[in-house]
Amino acid sequence: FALGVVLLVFQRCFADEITRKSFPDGFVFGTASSAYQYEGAVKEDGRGLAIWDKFAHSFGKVTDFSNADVAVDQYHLYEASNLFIFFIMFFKSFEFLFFCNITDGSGQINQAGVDHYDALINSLLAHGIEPYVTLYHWDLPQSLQDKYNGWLDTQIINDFATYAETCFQKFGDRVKNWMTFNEPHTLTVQGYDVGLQAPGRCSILLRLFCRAGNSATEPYIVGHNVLLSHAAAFDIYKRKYKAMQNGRVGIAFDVIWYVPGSNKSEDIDATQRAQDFQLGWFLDPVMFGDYPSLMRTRVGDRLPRFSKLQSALVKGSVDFVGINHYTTWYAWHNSTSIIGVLLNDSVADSGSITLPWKNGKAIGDRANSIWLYIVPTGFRSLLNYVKNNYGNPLVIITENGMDDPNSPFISLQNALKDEKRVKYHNDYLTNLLAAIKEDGCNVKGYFAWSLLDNWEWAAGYSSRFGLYFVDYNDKLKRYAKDSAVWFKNFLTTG
Ligand code: PSG
Repeated sequence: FALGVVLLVFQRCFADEITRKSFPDGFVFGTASSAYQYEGAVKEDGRGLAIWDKFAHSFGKVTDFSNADVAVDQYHLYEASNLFIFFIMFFKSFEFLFFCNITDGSGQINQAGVDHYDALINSLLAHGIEPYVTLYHWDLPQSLQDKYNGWLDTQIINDFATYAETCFQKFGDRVKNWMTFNEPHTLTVQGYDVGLQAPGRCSILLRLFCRAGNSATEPYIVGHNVLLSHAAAFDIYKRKYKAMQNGRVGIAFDVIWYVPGSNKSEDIDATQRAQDFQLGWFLDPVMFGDYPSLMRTRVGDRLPRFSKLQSALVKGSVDFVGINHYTTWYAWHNSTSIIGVLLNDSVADSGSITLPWKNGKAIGDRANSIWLYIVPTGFRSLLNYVKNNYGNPLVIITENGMDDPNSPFISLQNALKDEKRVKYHNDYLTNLLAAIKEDGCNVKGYFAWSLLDNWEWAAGYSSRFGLYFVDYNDKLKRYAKDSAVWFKNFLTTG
């Protein structure tokens, strides 16, 4: 009996204790960041303007009226941040290349930008940190937007392929892990359907918010061109660089896990549709060579078609699937026509309504972002969904994390006490581990969003996602939050 009690107490105290050692050998841990949200230095070294520069400087687009002209000044301070990663965290890192730093899109290469990333990559490697590089994290050169409407025109496919090849050529001797795009779905829907992100195009709600755009057609055109650009880059790497450089190319998708709002069959069907209009829209073509049939049925001719050749190029165009996951929502069948009339967009096309609460009750504890509710078990379900529906592909979790508000009333000391973030990562990692060990999901890496607090797009500096606190009032000094300390222990003990 005494032994039983001891065991019980032991279990109580340690059952939830997971460490790096609990994960399979070779599993990669890191932190995620992005050039636009970190770098600043927008007027230095010949950097061109990005569509986000114009957007952020347009009145009323960013909630705290801020911009990313300085951000967390990673352009100058990266060496310090790399040291944190190495000495304090033992993390591998996940850095991003900046389209406008490297090229203006016309094939003209900006040598100062190349030099910067050379130095950054060398610094990472010198500290034993393996760079995972995303080619496009939403920072399209404004010049290409002005010239031919950016992602709306098929010309972008060649320009993106040229840019990607430039990066393979210049950095591929040292960078072995590439992602072509970060979140095609977010950039498509936020940029061209609801207009809340650059370039801010939409036609919803009687064109109240956007000057130009067509939410019924443009998201599908943009998504299509993004997929073709991705496939072109993948193909170039496979044909010309892979044998020599021995790296791999993937793409990172944003995926909310959706659960039915009731057990009615119409809501269960609507949940599948919501997922098809999110992950399926992009992962189906990459895995199977075409859009989900449900999408074709509902969107009809507004959804572009792949030619035989294009379909063959897109199909199988990944060495790994990146998943950015933060939250779980409910989904219901949309039985009214009001949404269709008011929106007439891809959201209406899906025929489902998705929300993080039902009957006035939230699905989980909320972080700071209005969309981010904490539901760790949803992570495991999502990973099983990917395994079961897409043939258990190699998956890397390219982002996972939560934010706190940037409050002027919290002392620095208290801002560093982020138990909620510690619990978030602990619980999400616990579910990830179960998905791997108990369910056989083929996941090989996990990157926390984010290393530092940074500029959270339309939410500006009002949201803090970092394991490190950035003091915006005092020279952007960085301080380890409790979550950074927790991660260090997670990675080094056992
Ligand atoms: C991802 C997922 C959702 C909203 C926004 C993102 N969602 O589930 O509703 S954006 C993503 C992005 C990165 C952001 C980070 C936090 O790649 O740049 O800073 O997540 O919003």
